[in-house]
Amino acid sequence: MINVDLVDFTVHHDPDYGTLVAVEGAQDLPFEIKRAYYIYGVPNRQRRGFHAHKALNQALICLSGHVMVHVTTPYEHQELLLDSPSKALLVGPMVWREMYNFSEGAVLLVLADRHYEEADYIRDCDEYAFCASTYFAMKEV
Ligand code: T46
Repeated sequence: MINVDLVDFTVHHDPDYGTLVAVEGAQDLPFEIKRAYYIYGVPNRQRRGFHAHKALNQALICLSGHVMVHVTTPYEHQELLLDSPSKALLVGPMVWREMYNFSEGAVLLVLADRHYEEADYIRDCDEYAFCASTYFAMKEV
């Protein structure tokens, strides 16, 4: 799906000592990391997100438990299960996202290529429909 991808990280597993996963900006991810935040303690019935970003690129990694993510553009949509700390969902600009079905103990780590900027959010559906069709038309989707 355009501006959405899944990546698998290298897993360094030792049966005696456990597992390590390293995530390097611009190597394991297609961008340098400027910000990290994490979401946890979300009741199972709650949904988060309901917005798109104008320019932000992010990697969503479910470190513990599992969570569903629904990503939508004017052309496509996908529902993805994030259930592995060695897998990242890459979400680029102009993709509407919703996160739901957080399991008990789920921890969602997000790595981003820009600092927090409320002006980068599109939280209104009508504004999103307009901006996204212009954006993807310019990308010649
Ligand atoms: C996204 C999804 C996956 C900050 O102060 N700094 C930050 O870096 C972030 C991300 C949020 N905040 C504040 C803004 C709100 O007062 O934290 C509060 C909750 O943020 P929000 O309602 O936007 O959270 P979600 O879970 O709906 O969305 C977040 C990210 O904001 C968003 O970029 O793609 O996770």
